[in-house]
Amino acid sequence: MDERIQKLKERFEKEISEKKDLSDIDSIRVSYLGKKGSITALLKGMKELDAENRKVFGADVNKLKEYAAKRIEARMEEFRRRQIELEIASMPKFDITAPAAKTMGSYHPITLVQRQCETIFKSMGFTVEDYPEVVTDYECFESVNIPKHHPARDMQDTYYLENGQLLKSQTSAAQNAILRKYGPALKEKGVPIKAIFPGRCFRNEATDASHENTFFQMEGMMVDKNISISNLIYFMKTMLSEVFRKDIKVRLRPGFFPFVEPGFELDISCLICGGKGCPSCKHSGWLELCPCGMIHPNVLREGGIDPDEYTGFAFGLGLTRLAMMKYGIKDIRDLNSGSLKVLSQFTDDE
Ligand code: FA5
Repeated sequence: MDERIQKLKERFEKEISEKKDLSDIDSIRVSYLGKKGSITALLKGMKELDAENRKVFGADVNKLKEYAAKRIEARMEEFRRRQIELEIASMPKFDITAPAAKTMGSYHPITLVQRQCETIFKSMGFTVEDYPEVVTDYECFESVNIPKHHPARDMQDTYYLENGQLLKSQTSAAQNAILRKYGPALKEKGVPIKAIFPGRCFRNEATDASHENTFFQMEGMMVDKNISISNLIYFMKTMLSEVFRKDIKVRLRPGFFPFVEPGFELDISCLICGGKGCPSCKHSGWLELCPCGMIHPNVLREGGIDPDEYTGFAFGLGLTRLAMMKYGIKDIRDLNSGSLKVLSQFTDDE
């Protein structure tokens, strides 16, 4: 091998062995294999040799060129691998056998009471239904006996969308769909309609300790032959005693809702102040929790059910207020605050 080629190879080998990182390697590529690099220069100088020597010299320079390119690639790969190894070594260690961290997250108190209510009602044979948050005027109002311009609409300052739909202001918006879904099984096979449907509701409310513009309700319905107010009271009592697991004072008073007749307001004695009066219960000692009543014949008829043959009850439980009472949360606004300090302290441990 020509001495110049041999010397250049030795210099290249020394330099590449001394390089310490990826960026250094690139400079060596330029200085040996680049347009003005040392190996390229040898190739350019070949033209001064005679034909025979040029052939041997050319072959040897090409061998060196090939060797240098491979060596550079191998060295780069070595640096890349080392970099990955360093990154892995600097990562926090994960011990798969270590016990789970305590700060894992928690369920929102409304989710907790919702799930609890679902479990209670499922155990009594109710199905749990899901329903959209954007509904039509027909679903939310007309199908439940609240025609256009009915004064009852004033009780629910509703958010209308430009396309005429609205954000549901009450879970009663699902009543008609439920009657239509389960009506055939009731009429053909005598299977009673027993359904609950929890969901988020929206009203343009002035907020205070017990009112939010976004809150949760849980609607419930039961329809069969001979359903009476006694059935309604039984299910309400069972649900409340299961949720609170202690005696709570309840009162039932007449209430007007166009979709029930008779209609009631079911209030519970405020558990924040023990009934003495506080901002959470508007200083009355009582909290409106679960309006209810016997389903109006017009609603049954609109849902395809003959009110002369079947009767039923419906209720609209205020889930957000139930969460407040169950967990002693004084201000409803804390529930939508997103503050983990407030929201992460609750569990469903009984
Ligand atoms: C209704 O929404 C009826 N659809 C309930 C109903 C269903 C009656 C079936 C009869 C038969 P009301 O507007 O009162 O009724 O709301 C029901 C419950 O939702 C209230 O008792 C209260 O607990 C809760 N609620 C109502 N408005 C708010 C609000 N702004 N913030 C928090 N909770 C509310």
